[in-house]
Amino acid sequence: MNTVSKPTIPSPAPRSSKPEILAEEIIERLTYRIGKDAKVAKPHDWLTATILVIRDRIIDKWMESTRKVYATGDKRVYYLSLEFLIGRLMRDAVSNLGLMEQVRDALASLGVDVSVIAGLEPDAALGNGGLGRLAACFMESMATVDVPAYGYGIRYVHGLFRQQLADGWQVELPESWLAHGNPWEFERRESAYEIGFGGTVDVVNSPEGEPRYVWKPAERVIAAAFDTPVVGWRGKRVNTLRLWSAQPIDPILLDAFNAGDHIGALRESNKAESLTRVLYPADATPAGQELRLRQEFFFSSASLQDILRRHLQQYDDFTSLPDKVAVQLNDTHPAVSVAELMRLLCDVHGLDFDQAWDITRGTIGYTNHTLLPEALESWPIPLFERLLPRHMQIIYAINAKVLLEARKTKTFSETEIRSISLIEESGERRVRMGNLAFVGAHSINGVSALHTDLMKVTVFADLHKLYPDRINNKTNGITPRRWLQQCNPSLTSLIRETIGDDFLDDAEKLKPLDKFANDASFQEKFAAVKRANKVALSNLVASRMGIKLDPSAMFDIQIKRIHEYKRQLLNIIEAVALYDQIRSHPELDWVPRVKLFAGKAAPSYHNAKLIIKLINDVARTINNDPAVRGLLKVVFVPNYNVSLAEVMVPAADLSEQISTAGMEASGTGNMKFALNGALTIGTLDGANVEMRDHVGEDNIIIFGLRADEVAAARADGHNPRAIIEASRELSQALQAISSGVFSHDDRSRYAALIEGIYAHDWFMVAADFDAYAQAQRDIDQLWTDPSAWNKKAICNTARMGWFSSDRTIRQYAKEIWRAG
Ligand code: GL9
Repeated sequence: MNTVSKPTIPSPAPRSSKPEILAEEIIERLTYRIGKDAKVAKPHDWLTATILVIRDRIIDKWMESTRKVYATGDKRVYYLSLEFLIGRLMRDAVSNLGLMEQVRDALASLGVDVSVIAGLEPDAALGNGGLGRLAACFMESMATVDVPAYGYGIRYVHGLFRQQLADGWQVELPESWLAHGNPWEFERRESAYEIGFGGTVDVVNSPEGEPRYVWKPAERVIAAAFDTPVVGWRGKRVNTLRLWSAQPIDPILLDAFNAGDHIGALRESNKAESLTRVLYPADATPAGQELRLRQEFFFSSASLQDILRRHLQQYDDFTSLPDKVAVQLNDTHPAVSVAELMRLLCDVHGLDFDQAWDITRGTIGYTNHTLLPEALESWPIPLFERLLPRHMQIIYAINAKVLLEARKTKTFSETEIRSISLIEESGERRVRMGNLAFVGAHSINGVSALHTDLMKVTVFADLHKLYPDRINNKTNGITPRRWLQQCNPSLTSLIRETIGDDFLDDAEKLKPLDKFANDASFQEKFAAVKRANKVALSNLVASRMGIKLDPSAMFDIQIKRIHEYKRQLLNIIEAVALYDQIRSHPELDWVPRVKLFAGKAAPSYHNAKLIIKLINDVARTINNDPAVRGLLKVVFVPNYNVSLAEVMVPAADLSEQISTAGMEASGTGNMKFALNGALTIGTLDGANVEMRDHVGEDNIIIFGLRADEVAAARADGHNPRAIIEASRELSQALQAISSGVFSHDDRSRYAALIEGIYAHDWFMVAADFDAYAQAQRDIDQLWTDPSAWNKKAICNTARMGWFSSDRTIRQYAKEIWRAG
């Protein structure tokens, strides 16, 4: 034993944030950490040095936050997500710390323009779309509302692919956000865990005669932790985003190397590292490959081992787990956690099955993000069994328990029992991850009121009948720091001048702005801000694409993943119809419009990629037709990502949220636009329904079939051909596209795509077309009255505060996690 008493180690003195001190430190980092002389430093070196200085300002708070939760014994929340679409971090951190001006001045004193180096920071694109971006907003809000939380995910070397357009077609290029290193992260060499795959399960008898199961994996890799601090608003609390990276147990097989097999010597290493190399680019489309299941288990197991280790270090046993730990599964991607937590509790820590089951359900919550049947994950039993033999046994045991419970009630038919089962028995036998997550969780939530209601009567109808108290709603939200204050500083300043600062701490305090909706001078200022944001977007489009936009035209924007249910096709068909009208009626006063699109298509999603090409084909024709006289422009901005959204959202007059009703679980882009004063044209889908309730039906343009009408039309086999024939505008537009008016080089390019509308119109493009076109003409009419338009726009900003992710997180904390 070491008997020498520990010296008291003083904490470092708090750091000053005066510009001259910041400047001094930036030079210091540049010299001693990066090894560059200021005279030869490149912009990237300045960026890294600046981030290192900012990072130091975060660390004290970070440690304080960690110490606090150890001292108080507060419950910790763990958000398990395969995606965190965090984007750039510098502006977020600096703004939340309140150091915007100091950092700008410090850099200026060194002759460096903060906006130039900020623009060099790569977007951390560790996500596909809404689901991953929601996780990022939640991380920021959990720090803001003081919930002790960890995000757990994967440190992909390559985030979502970079999108280029080649002759209007999407081309996918690798994205390398780590190319210049990542100054935000800390590698935690001490937090590494072994993760197994494959092998066999041995049964041994314990001294009490109970069987114990021992999994002997055939393969093992190491999960190594990389931590990124997440700063809440006003630097109140700093939480941790812990991303796992796969590393080999033996970096090099020296025997093989010495025997001359230099490639074989690295086989293990390559195999391990390939596990966390790339993010799957699937968006609500099936990604069912072995590597994906390996990624899911890898990060679930590492996270749970870490969680149990931390718990055990502070508390002596696991009975307190549900009181001290909340694990939230972001969709089914981490659903194997249910089986892994059971395995860790039973096989590694010796709890009995029933006790472990109570603890597991007490700890886990599950969020469902989509009802699309093709997106519901399931794995073929042979694959699952081969990769995770012990988990397969556990899942069978859980299933037996659940089915017995259901049968005991004597209220379920055999069909209902089959739908409750964790195993899909028709056709190829598969493990249903949604059912596993449902039965292993005490709370199952949807992400908008409509989506939650639909969940109860569709995918989870029978499970809901068995466990009627579990499904609940938590309508999504967005962080107003990134999506108002940072992306729209001029609007933020205008609001502060008008109603004061309260809304910065509580977005619902935007309400008083309502009183200025009719105020002519405020309207003018509001419109001037919008105009400046449109000029900024026009400059971006000009420099990236060489296309000139007129900022006085209506900016009509649809940005999101390309998906048939999101109906970019409806939008572009309407553009074709409008084009036809403008040409046929040059005498009418057409409202100048710029239709902007951006978004990526899953590389395997044929129709989505074809829709991108169609938008570009239509754009080329319309933009080059002198008869249009610039009244309509169509632009597809390539490589949509968080940073591009931060420029496009504040510049929108009109936000397109036009999914087939019942198919968009919530949407979050819809909230960002409305908060920034765009009017929404939308269906009664996802969170649009609640947005209408908040902004008022006069301030949103709703059209089209409702979810129940869509369901009824599908059930009755609706007749799109008759609908098309009854609409001259629609039939002409479809005819033009289908016959190759926009694709002279390949006239049949769109024939099959358009034939789908005639044949079944699954996404109700034909069914909703007339209502959509009429709504667009009503919007044109409204545009001609700027005061009426601005009034509605202001009401949107004033009334969108409820959609702050702070509100969402408070609801999760109170109603699901019982934490914070
Ligand atoms: C999604 C839903 O489709 C969206 O409607 C929802 O807003 C978000 C967040 O809850 O989740 N589910 C889903 O799989 N994606 C969503 O955006 N897809 C991607 O993230 C790419």
